[in-house]
Amino acid sequence: MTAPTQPLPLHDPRLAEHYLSLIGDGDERGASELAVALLDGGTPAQRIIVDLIGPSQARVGELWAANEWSVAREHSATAVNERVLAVLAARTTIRPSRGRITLACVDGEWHGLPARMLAELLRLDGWRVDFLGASVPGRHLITHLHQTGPDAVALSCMIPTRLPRAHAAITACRAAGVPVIAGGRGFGPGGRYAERLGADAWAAAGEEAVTRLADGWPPPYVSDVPFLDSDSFLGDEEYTHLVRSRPQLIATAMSRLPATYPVAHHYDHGQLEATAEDLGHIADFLAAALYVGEEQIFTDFVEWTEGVLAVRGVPEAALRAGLRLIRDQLIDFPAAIAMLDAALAR
Ligand code: B12
Repeated sequence: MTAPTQPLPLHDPRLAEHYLSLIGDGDERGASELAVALLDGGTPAQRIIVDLIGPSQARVGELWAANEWSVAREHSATAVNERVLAVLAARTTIRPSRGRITLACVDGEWHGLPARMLAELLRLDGWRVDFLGASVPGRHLITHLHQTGPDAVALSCMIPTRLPRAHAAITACRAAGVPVIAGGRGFGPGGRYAERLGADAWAAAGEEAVTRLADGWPPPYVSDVPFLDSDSFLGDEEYTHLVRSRPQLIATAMSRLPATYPVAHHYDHGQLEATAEDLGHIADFLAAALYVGEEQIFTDFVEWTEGVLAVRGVPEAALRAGLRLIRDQLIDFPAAIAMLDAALAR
């Protein structure tokens, strides 16, 4: 595609397409120049972040999931977007006029870009933001809070498997007296797991978070975390068993795989590695679903995995075999069995 001589208006689909082609080519300079041209032309940095960078990244995800882009191309495009955010940040110096916020991704959460976007939006709104980046272990987060005394912690969780760690972090932040605003798609539709895990607030997207923090922060302190009912106790026996026996579950499933799914006899090293990784994801999403007491976390994941595997030529039977091999090892665990059965029934 030929580069337009003038930057197109932000909502012109051709601009989005052009920007996507730049990040898809790993063209840091071109993408940065385009963003700067928009900025110089009067487009607010917030709009560039929300209306151009965000959707482009979501599109990257779709292209990867559809097997049109490789993981390497996805990584490269993500890196360009990070760079463009840094360029925008350097061009928009704002004196902090509000309080201070610590922004971190939950332990084991490597989706750092959405949190980085939020960091910039908050900074542009006058907050002093301590951006701690991806995968911040809970204890380091708490040490940081003691050292800096922020007005809020913004916690990002993009995949539900990190919810148990998110819960630990939320609990510790609240115990340290710092209210938590949670966000990211890992907290479920409408952020419903955020509330269950005791977060003080939740926002769907960056701009909503900016508004939420600007109006009436901190929220009134609620001492009762609504989650703790006895039916769906966090980290109950099934969850604990699954987490502890994860390596054994996967090893056993791998050893039994060729007997139940004969195609696997001919798997090469890469295919075996990918299969073990997929079985690990099954165990992790099942554990998260058990932890929160939400079957949908698991069934959504299985549905998504089926689509991803299908476009890569892996038949549904392979996924079914994996689910059954995990199921056969969990017969004494009724909640896990019910979730696996629900996924298999689909
Ligand atoms: C890029 C990417 C990655 C990169 C991340 C690089 C980086 N530096 O960020 C890498 C390669 C590391 C990665 C890894 C994985 N990923 Co990924 N990834 C994505 C992708 C393509 C884009 C994420 C993104 O940046 N989106 C753009 C932003 C703008 O989207 P957004 O959600 O609207 O962001 C807003 C809100 O989330 C909110 N927000 C975010 N944090 C916070 C925090 C607070 C406090 C608030 C208020 C708001 C808030 O504000 C943001 C800005 O408005 C998505 C697909 C997608 N469509 O999003 C998958 C996706 C998130 N990944 C997915 C998966 C499965 C994985 C892996 C498990 C893959 C694997 N097989 O290994 C691993 C897990 C790694 C881990 N443990 O964290 C799935 C999750 C599925 C699920 N069931 O939840 C997704 C949705 C892909 C999909 N469905 O097609 N991934």
